[in-house]
Amino acid sequence: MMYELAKKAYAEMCVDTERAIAALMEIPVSVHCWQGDDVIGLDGGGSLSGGIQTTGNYAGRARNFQELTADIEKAFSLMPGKKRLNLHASYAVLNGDKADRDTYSLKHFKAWVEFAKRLKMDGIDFNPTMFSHKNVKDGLTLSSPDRKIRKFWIDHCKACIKISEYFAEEFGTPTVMNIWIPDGFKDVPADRFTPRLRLKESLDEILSVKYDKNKVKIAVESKVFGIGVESYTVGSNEFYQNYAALNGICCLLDNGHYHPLEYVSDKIPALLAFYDTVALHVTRGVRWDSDHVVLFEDELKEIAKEIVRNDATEKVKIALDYFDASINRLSAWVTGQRAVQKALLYALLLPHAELKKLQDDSAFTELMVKQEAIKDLPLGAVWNEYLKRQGLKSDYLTEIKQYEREVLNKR
Ligand code: RNT
Ligand code: ZN
Repeated sequence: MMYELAKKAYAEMCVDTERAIAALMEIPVSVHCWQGDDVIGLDGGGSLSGGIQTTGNYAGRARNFQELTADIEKAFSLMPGKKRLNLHASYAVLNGDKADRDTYSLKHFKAWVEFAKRLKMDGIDFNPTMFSHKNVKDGLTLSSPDRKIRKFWIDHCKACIKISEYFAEEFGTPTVMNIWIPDGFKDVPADRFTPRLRLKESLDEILSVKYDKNKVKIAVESKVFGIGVESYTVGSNEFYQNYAALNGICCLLDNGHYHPLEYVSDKIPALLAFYDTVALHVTRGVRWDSDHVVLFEDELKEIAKEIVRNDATEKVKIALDYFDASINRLSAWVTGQRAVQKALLYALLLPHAELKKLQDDSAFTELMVKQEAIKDLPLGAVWNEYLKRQGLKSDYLTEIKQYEREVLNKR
């Protein structure tokens, strides 16, 4: 009933809600495994380092593969739409094997593949883990002046390419393999240039591995600063954008990684002019790259608009990247994933052709009034219909609270 009214209201704006719902079902969101355990991982690191931080001590952090997969399964059951799993290499299932990160292989991720298949996921995305490890020497990895250290991390990335290719083959969908390193300096560097040359050389070595570019999309993620690494970051935006463009890989834009007045929504169409693939980390920075849970806010809507109105739902690889340990971790997962889906729905329900025409006709008065009027349309009714068609309700907290009582609080 509510939906029928909403459908009519949108139809008056020449927007087809049925088409929007069908399109939304097809846009995958890659959900990060690391919200479940405060980015600790399963390979023995034990604590988080590398200039990123989780804060809070909410009960029930997943401490092993069984707990983490149980939590992911519960959280995924409350998330609408197509889902992928985003894994970090530190989530290798070692089962007593003494392998270190430079020799991880397919067998260490087999259990994840089986799990993701059982949950009918769209695929798995992957990340070399170049933090929380003894071979991060003085905060440096691929740009370290120590050849042995660089070699270890180069080998790690090479191993990750093979594992990524395995994921892609198992699921028949491309795997995004995202390279992020914590390398940088707390205080004024004496040399900003050489570490970047070393990083460039390391990346060249990593990319010398033969791999199928249709199966593995390698991305590089830039950043301005991290905690304890405030003055200089080796993998800066300019560095990686040029590297990616010249070497046939892609950029990953994390919307917590820029000056607060720079917007990823504006960077997406800039990169789409040059790249077939643009990878995203959707997060919410409060005053800094704090990785708060993603909410249905203005910049998220702008990001969704740029993806939808530029026909880039296949080109832009959407992944979540935040970690909150101060609230129920499953709720954090579902809230952020639903916010992204809702923003995409919002964007799918806009009369883009008409709005673009107003811009081209320089009808800026009409454009402003129309864009404001759109904000009153009954998005909620369409959202609830979308949920209903997948057997979901707008309330997910009741079930999560029950899981908290029955499972999380007993850990
Ligand atoms: C850190 C980057 C990076 C990590 C994850 C865990 O600032 O955003 O993407 O958050 O790889
Ligand atoms: Zn990120």
